[in-house]
Amino acid sequence: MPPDHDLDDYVDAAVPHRHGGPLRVGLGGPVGSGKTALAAALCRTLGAEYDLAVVTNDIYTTEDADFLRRNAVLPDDRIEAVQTGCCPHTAIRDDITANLDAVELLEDRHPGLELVFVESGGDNLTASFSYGLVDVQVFVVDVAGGDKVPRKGGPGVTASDLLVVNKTDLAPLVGADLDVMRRDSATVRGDRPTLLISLREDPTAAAVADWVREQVRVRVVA
Ligand SMILES: Nc1nc2c(ncn2[C@@H]2O[C@H](COP(=O)(O)OP(=O)(O)O)[C@@H](O)[C@H]2O)c(=O)[nH]1
Ligand SMILES: [Mg+2]
Repeated sequence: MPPDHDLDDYVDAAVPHRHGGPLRVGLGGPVGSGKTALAAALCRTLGAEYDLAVVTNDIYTTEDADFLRRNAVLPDDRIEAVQTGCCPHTAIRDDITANLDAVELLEDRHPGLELVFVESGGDNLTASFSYGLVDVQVFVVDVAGGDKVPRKGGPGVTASDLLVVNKTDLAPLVGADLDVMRRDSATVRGDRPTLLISLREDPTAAAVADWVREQVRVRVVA
């Protein structure tokens, strides 16, 4: 982050949270960290519990939506693809119109919708969602990027509502120290939670699904 900017320049804190409608959960993070794999896991695990849908973002293709459809994690009419045609973060932070249209289309099609996941196109560590688009955001990194990633910070790592460090199964292969990642995450994130997971070893993403359930519960109570 440039030294003359502070976090508020990147995190859209001024946008008020919405009330009513389904809980919108953003899934952001670098290319290949496991966002689509996590979206698929959460749809499989939570699909029978909640009335849910998913929006995917790709630059020029509908690859991620096609993957979710191929794997039949949800009925086709609950999966919408946005083609950003530009830097992925623009479509989730600066001009969120195409994503809002996709979410609203899903809401119109499924009036009882309780939960919507919005997967960002893969981006760098500075990408974060506008809170005009999502209510809570999950940032997904993986251990293959090296155990330095959490301490490098950036708003996704420091300010997301949940940080997921995926692919712990690869740690021995890439020489990543999970204790260092856990410690550095706690240091830069304060009270915000971090989960270290392997979707390869737990394709249900049980710990992340529990966190999502809690977000739905808290929002209903609020
Ligand atoms: N070894 C390992 N591979 C994973 C894990 N999670 C996802 N992958 C693989 O990582 C690659 C990128 O995942 P994907 O979900 O497409 O990443 P995205 O670009 O963030 O959406 C795919 O080949 C996945 O099968 C994991 O926990 N362990
Ligand atoms: Mg993806």
